[in-house]
Amino acid sequence: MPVSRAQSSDSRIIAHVDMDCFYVQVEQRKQPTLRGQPTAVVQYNSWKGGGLIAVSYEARMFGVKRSMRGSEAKEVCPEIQLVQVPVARGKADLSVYRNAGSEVVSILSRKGRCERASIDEVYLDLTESAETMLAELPPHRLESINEEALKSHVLGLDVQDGDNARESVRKWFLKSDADHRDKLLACGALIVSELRLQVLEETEFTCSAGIAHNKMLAKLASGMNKPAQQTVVPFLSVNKLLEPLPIKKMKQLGGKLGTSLQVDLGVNTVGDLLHFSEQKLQEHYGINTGTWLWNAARGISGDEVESRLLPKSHGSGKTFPGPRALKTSASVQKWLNELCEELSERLLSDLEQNKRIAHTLSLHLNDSESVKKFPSKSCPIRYGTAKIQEDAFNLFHAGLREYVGSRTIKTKGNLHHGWAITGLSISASKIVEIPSGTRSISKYFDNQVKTCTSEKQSIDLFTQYDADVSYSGNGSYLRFHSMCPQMKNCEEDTGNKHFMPIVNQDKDQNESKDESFIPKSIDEQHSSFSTVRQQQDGVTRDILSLSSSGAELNQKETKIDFLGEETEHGLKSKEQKWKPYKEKGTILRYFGSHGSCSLPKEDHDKILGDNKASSSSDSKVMVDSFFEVVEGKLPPKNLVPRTSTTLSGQDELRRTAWSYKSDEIDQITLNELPIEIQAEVRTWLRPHKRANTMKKGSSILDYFLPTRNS
Ligand code: TTP
Repeated sequence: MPVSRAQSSDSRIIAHVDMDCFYVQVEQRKQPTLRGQPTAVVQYNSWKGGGLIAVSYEARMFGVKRSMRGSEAKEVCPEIQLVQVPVARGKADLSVYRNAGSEVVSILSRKGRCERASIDEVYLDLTESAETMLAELPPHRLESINEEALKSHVLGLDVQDGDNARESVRKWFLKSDADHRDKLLACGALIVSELRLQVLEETEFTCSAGIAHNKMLAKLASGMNKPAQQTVVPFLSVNKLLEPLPIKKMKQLGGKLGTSLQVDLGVNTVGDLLHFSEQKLQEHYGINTGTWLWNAARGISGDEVESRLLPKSHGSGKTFPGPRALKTSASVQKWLNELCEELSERLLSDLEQNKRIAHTLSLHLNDSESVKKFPSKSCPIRYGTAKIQEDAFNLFHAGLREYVGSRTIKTKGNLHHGWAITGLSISASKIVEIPSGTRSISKYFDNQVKTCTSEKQSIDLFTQYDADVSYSGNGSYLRFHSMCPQMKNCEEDTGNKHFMPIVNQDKDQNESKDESFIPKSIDEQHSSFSTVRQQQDGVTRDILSLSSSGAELNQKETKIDFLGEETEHGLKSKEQKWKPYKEKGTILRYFGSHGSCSLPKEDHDKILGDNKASSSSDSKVMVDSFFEVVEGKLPPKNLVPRTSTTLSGQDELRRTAWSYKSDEIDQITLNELPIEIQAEVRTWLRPHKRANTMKKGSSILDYFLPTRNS
């Protein structure tokens, strides 16, 4: 349901830019001989020449439509050029179009906040640029208005037949006594016309645009005059634009809500909606949606342009129409593997290029032969093709179990039980930037420990999964259990059963908070997940943890004592003991102690003295010092229990810093680290080799650790 947001200002200048017949333009750039010709891009399959997904404006003049098959298009336009979408892994490969979209985004983002809304659509907030232009060189002081701007369609401008439309538009731009909002819009329109020209020059693509005071109006306007034109919506023309508009054409009203307005309230146009009071709409649709509807009918929308140049999610899907529907588990797995491979590659390239990680893996299925909807499922994402494939297949089974209910599911062989998959897609969402700089590890583990302060808190965090995203909140959920003492406790209680948490995607966010997760067994050997069953409010919850292959973590509160010595609470147990040097354990063991033993800022400052000339972060200092141990510069010491009461002064600090021995870190175990910090740790370990060749005295610690030579 749409949610009403307060309108920040009715003087914002927002543009929506939409590429014209985008895939066709991309193909025409590849093959310039296609320019000016009726052309369509088809997603090829043998049935009637495949489906058209993009149609050039020349072909549209012959009556060719996107809903047609290739053979139908040939019938209405024999000279049409059909270009096939590139194929990889047996399915459409859209990377060439995605990359072309990115080229455009990089140009459009030069003038203001830019939100990439789809493969070929962008919102721009040009308020600041327009205000600057108005203050420094307003349109009425310009000597000339560029031709592209003069071709603008200004809604509400009275252009009679026979009038020179361009002349009317020029007058509108140059009107010195215009309303302030219109002056800003004129500036916005000039800026957009220049941006569109730059896009054409640099990419050879044309685009159309809408310029208005909010996103909703800009989007409506961009499609009004295509191709290669722009439409401006002055404040006083909003009602004229909206009133005749079919209700289903409004954003967010194309589905059930729009249908309900038609059926239940007899609302067919936006103008019809104006007859309903806000209170009446709230009675029907709740306070938020009611207010949103009331505002939408008046062209009021507070949606902000989000700063986002990169896609919000990655998805890979394929349809299997008619006889090609998938009816066996094996065939679903085969295609899932293909889709997951592509998804995994895109996730890795996003990580490398943009330093972003995704948190949620979701599977969506269609069974068009049935009226029953196949439930979509999601779970936390694990990076690596094999893991994504495994998790996706588990999601499929979770969905299938729900879908077929109590009926027996055959997972092998050719039999199926009343299902036929006609659409399969896998997506990765909740993508966030990873923190940069060497402080990320310390931040990461500090957060784990803070996060794990109580069992209740852990559960709360988990149940919030899917409800909000932040790096330090749910974002790190997947990993934090590996560092969380309570989790180990509970894991043992349940006999170390491995489950996978699966969230029903069909639930809305609030529902999913309260929803128990559907446990799904996975092969222990191949999974790094483990689930903890916890009883809370009478509800058993399965809680995910990253199995830390042998790492034994302290069970008590936030204090983690890796030596198994007495804690503040005087407890000593087998579980608390960590045998650091006897066996090669998980890297989480090494870095895990950081969370509990991280040095307070003042302590690090003491180590560095007043000469904190280096840019080393706290955690970098610790790593530097454990390299020193390996180099033999510092006397190796056993790990020292660190409690808040026992540790004080430089000696203690140094001992804590020596707690890590890099040569004991099995490089393979680095893979167990959260993906976002693997690269950083590897970088730390690399200089260590170079450090071996350094002479004594060349490390910063030689200067700041006076007891080094003792
Ligand atoms: P659109 O912006 O919807 O359409 P378009 O750019 O082809 O044409 P227009 O000038 O009318 O905006 O879609 C952008 C691209 O997305 C389109 O070129 C092809 C692809 N696409 C699909 O693959 N399948 C679809 O169902 C739609 C609607 C688009």
